[in-house]
Order: sequence, then structure tokens, then C-alpha cells
Amino acid sequence: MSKTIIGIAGNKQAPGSGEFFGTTTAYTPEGFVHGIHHVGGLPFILPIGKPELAEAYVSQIDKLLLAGGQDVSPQLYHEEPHLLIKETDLERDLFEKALIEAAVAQEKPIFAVCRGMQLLNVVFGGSLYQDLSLFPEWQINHLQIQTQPIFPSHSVTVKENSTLAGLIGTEAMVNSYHHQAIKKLAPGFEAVAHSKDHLIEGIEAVDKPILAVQWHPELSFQANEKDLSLFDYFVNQL
Ligand SMILES: [Mn+2]
Repeated sequence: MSKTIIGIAGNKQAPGSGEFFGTTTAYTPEGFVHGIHHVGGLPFILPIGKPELAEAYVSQIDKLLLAGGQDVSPQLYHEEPHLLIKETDLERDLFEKALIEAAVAQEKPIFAVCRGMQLLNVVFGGSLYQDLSLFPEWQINHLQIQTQPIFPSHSVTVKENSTLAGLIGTEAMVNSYHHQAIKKLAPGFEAVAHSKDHLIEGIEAVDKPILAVQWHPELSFQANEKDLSLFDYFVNQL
């Protein structure tokens, strides 16, 4: 029986971590692989490559998943890097931008997590807070770095009648590992989840099969059925 093929946009890990004799590795967090397997999909990791390859990669998959990772290069939304920006990787940004554009052109669904949501927003014309200290209403710890991701740390309110509300309800608890967030929402998207300090935590495209969340369901789906439902929806319905 054929399975739904999910292309996961991969990341790279530079030498210096002590792994693999100092070579750079192409990888994705294993939670994405396990999550997609769990709901019956077939994950493939797409290694970072030249943007010209994106169309061919996307033609081989049914749906595209954008994972977390580095900050999005601020030049993609026409800003200089703020003092508090962390690592960026322009090669990854430009490859994933091309993957997004190819997926839209080929009418293939996209699910995005954390940085993936932020990059989607930028590619479609939005912008980001380069650090949460630049967000005037910042009141909540969105970087639960000392707390395991299976423990959700802050609440989100989800817009009634949105796709996301159909999956996780209008109130949910989520984990949180971000120091950036959406500032200007891209045209063609709706903010469907917010934290109590009014940061955007989930978006849906108005007329495209695209869903994205700011939290990390790949790190919590085994403990949290709501997060598992995101994988099930993406692989089997979106
Ligand atoms: Mn958060």
C-alpha cells in the first residue's frame, strides 16, 4: 500500500559537536520522523541544497514539513541584524524559501514548526521580532530551556472555527522554545493561536493548505494527544 510521502526540510550540523569525527552532518530532529511514522506517513529528509533543486525535490513528495532551527536571516525581511539575533544560515533559508515556493506552485500542503512558521511568514511578505525583548507586550517565558519539551509551559487561545481549533480546541497548553516571533503577519494568512501576552502562536493560510505552529509537537506528541493530532491531520487530511 502506498503511503503519503512527507519531505522534511533538513538542517545541517557543523563540525565541533564532537560527533562523526568532526564532519558536517545533514539531519532532522528524530521527533519529526517518529511523529510521521506514528500516523502512517513515510518521511524523507531533504538535505539543504541549491534552490534550483527545490522544484525537483518537491515533485518527489506529497507534502512538505518545515522544521525548527536557526533564526531566519533578517535580510529576507529587509532588516539589519539586531544585537540579540542568534545563528542564521542563509543557505538553508534560501533553499527552504525555494521549497515553499515549489510546494505552493505544485499545490502541495505545508506544515511548519517554530522557525518553519517564521520563515513561511517571511517568505509570504511578513516580518519577525528578532528578539522577544523587542516585543512591547512581552510577559511570558517563551524559552523553557531548562524544562523538558514533553511538559507544556504556556497556554494558547485558538480562534473558534479555525482548522487548528478543530484539532486542539480553543484553549491548549504548549511547549515553547523561541526567542523570536511573528511581527507583521504575511498577507494571505490568519493568526489562529495567540499566547496570553498576544504573540502569534499559530497561523493558517486563507486559501492554501498551510498550517503552522510556533511550538514543537515533534518533541511532545508521545505525551500530548493534541500534538499528535497535528501530525495526524497533516499526514492524513491536509
Ligand atoms: Mn511560545
